[in-house]
Amino acid sequence: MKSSVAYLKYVDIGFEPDPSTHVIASYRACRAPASHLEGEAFLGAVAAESSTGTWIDVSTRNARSADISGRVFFHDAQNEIAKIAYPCGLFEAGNISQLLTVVAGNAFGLADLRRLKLVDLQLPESLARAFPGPAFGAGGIWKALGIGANQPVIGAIIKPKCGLSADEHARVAYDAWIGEAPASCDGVDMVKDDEACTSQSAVDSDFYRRVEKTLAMKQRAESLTGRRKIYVPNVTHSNFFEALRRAEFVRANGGEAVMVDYVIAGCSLLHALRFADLGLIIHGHRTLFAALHRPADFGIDYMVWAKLFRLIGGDQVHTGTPALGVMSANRNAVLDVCRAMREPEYAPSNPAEGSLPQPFFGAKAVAPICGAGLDPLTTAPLTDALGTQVVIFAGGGVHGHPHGTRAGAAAMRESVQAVLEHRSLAARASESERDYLRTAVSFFGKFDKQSPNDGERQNL
Ligand code: CAP
Ligand code: MG
Repeated sequence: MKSSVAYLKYVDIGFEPDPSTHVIASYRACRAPASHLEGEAFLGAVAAESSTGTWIDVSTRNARSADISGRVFFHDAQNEIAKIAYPCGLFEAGNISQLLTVVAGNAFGLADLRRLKLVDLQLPESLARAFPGPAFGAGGIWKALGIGANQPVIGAIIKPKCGLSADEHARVAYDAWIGEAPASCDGVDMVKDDEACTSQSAVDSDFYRRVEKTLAMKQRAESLTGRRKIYVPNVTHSNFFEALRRAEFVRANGGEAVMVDYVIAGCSLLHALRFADLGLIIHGHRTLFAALHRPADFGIDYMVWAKLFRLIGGDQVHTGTPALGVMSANRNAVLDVCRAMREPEYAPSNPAEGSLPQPFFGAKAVAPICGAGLDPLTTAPLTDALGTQVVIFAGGGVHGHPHGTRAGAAAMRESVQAVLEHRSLAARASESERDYLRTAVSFFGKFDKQSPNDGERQNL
């Protein structure tokens, strides 16, 4: 039986940490029923294991290690919320891996815990400024597309996720960009690879060939429509050198953006791409997040990932979609994340649930991306919830249109126009001579868009 004594040294309820010299982490935590640890020793175990301690007092402990030890300073047992202050001296400024190892590392494996979720993080200026922040930010993206700051950016995800040849991929992207009537109502602004699409030579989709062909089609779409278009190739690779090589290839071929699956590849790859400073918009996909987090008892709330994405320096990031679509998340949780991406300083919406403030010390705002099950009919409720400064990505909602990709892309464009004109899409469709719009309204209207899991805060 482990002694509570060693762990209780890391508990100091009522201590008031200076947010300029500490990283503050809030957790949803409770002790395992079979644990013999007394009182808040199970929280002390988290602070110890995350900073300088272990399960037993050690003779080698010195004053310096004591100075940089984590301290549990707040515990609301009823709501299972605990807060731990980690002194800045514990961290290597600019090293995102080490920061995560501290706040979301070994402690999650402690058998004395029944639940441990990292709910939120607050970094002091000294550590926040050690990262570059977004090169473009939301403003830079809208500027690169040459569109008004108050209108949504429309994106299409190439579907099927994998299996199209480089030529077919480029062709589908072209159709999504030009839409049904290029001169008057063209298609989407951005086309991205899907998160699983990297370089599948077996289906003739070598990354380099795909990028070359798709960027060439992008130029054709820009010439035909007279509008700026962006292609977002997925450069995710476990070999950072190859990921960077792919990003450099995108830049050398006139590309403006890259996507990185930054949860699965790690914030380290995001950091490496940002550090390379290639002048490319960085799009963050969050695949793997759900696998790590949706189990209700252990995980890292998405607010943490999103704050780190902005501080490190991505430009647009999947934030989850509020109570809409097929991977919908709790509305308030998504709204909070969008506020943290957009505002100069994030003020917690619900401190009682562990939400923490975060000044961004001048880091540019990041564009929220919504996706997963969106179509022309979800644009209005989505923009009602999040406003129009949002990037809307649709895969099935474009390529699933009965008349094909061009019609689906144009219907997405029309759905944004309807929002900007404060009219319903149905009203627009009823007056339009374009059959694809009426078809979109009737066809996508058959699918239930209400999320089955509203209210589940944990799932974001
Ligand atoms: C959406 C998507 C995106 C999701 C990720 C998919 O496709 O391409 O990866 O948007 O979810 O693979 O599911 P559909 P989130 O439009 O066809 O659903 O945006 O919540 O991170
Ligand atoms: Mg996808």
